[in-house]
Amino acid sequence: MYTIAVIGGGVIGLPAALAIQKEFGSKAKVIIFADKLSPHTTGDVAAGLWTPYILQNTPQEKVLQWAKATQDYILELWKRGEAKDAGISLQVMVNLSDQKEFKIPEWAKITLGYSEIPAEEVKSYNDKYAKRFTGGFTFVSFIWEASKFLPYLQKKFVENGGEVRVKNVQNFEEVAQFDVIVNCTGLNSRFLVPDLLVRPVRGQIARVHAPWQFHCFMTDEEHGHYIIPNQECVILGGTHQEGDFSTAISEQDKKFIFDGCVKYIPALKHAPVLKHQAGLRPGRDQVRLELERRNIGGKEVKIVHNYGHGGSGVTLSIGCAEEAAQLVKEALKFFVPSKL
Ligand SMILES: Cc1cc2nc3c(=O)[nH]c(=O)nc-3n(C[C@H](O)[C@H](O)[C@H](O)COP(=O)(O)OP(=O)(O)OC[C@H]3O[C@@H](n4cnc5c(N)ncnc54)[C@H](O)[C@@H]3O)c2cc1C
Ligand SMILES: *[C@@H]1O[C@H](CO)[C@@H](O)[C@H](O)[C@H]1NC(C)=O
Ligand SMILES: CC(=O)N[C@H]1CO[C@H](CO)[C@@H](O)[C@@H]1O
Repeated sequence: MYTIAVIGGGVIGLPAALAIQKEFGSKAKVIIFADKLSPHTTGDVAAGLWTPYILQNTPQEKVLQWAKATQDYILELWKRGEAKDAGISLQVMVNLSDQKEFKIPEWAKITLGYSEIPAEEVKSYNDKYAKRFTGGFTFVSFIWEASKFLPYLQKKFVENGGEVRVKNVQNFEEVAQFDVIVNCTGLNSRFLVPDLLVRPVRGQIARVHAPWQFHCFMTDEEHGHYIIPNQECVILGGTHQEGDFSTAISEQDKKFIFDGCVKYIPALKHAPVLKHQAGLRPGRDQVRLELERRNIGGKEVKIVHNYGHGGSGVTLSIGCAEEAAQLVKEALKFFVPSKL
């Protein structure tokens, strides 16, 4: 039997652990090591919107492949009637742009439907909000709420024979006895790998009670705002602060978020706040998904890296998990499993 350690139990780690179980079945024992689980991971702060976002130079064809795989997976759960338990909702998103040359992004073509907002409608938004939008598009997409799907996936993982250990792994030596180590440690990869290319992109949001708000609204302005309904709350956002490591709630950000969102939907002013949250997106020049063979104390240790998903961890999770499982398979080629 192969023994595989997955470090990290967030939006990236849990799907990877499940994909490995699916690939190897009873031929592998998979153990997740994580010092934080839902509701304490970065994904628990996320809105859960399926949209490729803050990915910098990650190759476009990879983004499309991973995002599409995730969408297919969510669609399958949706069709099976598991939307409520898995935290899924299907919504119409409105995205307005103030870029000089507005262009609908590549990924729109893999959504469940999209259309450009006609010029006269953009003009009416501009008149209404005193803005200078140059274009925009609507698209149909899923919201996949991590605080619901993480417990849902964890249950599946354990039912499949997986084990979760709440533990901080300080160095490779601690897990070097595993046949393969899969690193899904998010921002912490900065310190663990160590990989200084990974840096925080802080995001603060507010969760409010507004059960009458049903469509998702956002802009791509530099300091833009977004309004994203979840099943039991609506998320008002948000900030993108590069290099900021603080998860403390900022009063100034609270005001920025509310003032900005209320301008678009005035009734939100009276929506009761359920909580304010701040999380650190694992920003990186590009997602790192690759196999490394590292010599530790004379032994070759195989590590599959899977981190740096920026503002799209939810969106890319399943696609990256499937590829991580293939890398684990590659790592184990010609390898004789250890006897348990
Ligand atoms: C405000 C905000 C809004 C967002 N909105 C969206 C959105 O709408 N759509 C979207 O796709 N994405 C969104 N994101 C991005 C998304 O949340 C992240 O990309 C994603 O959570 C990253 O997942 P991760 O599993 O890599 O990291 P994390 O969720 O941070 O998980 C890391 C895991 O590794 C574990 N770990 C780390 N170091 C160690 C160690 N040494 N030993 C043991 N365990 C360790 C942690 O305990 C944890 O389990 C948003 C993020 C923020 C902050
Ligand atoms: C909104 O659209 C712009 C292109 O106009 C795109 O760059 C941006 O990522 C989109 N935002 C989201 C959250 O999908
Ligand atoms: C995240 C990463 O690539 N490296 C870390 C993976 O987890 C081990 C745990 O042994 C850390 O020590 C690594 O540095």
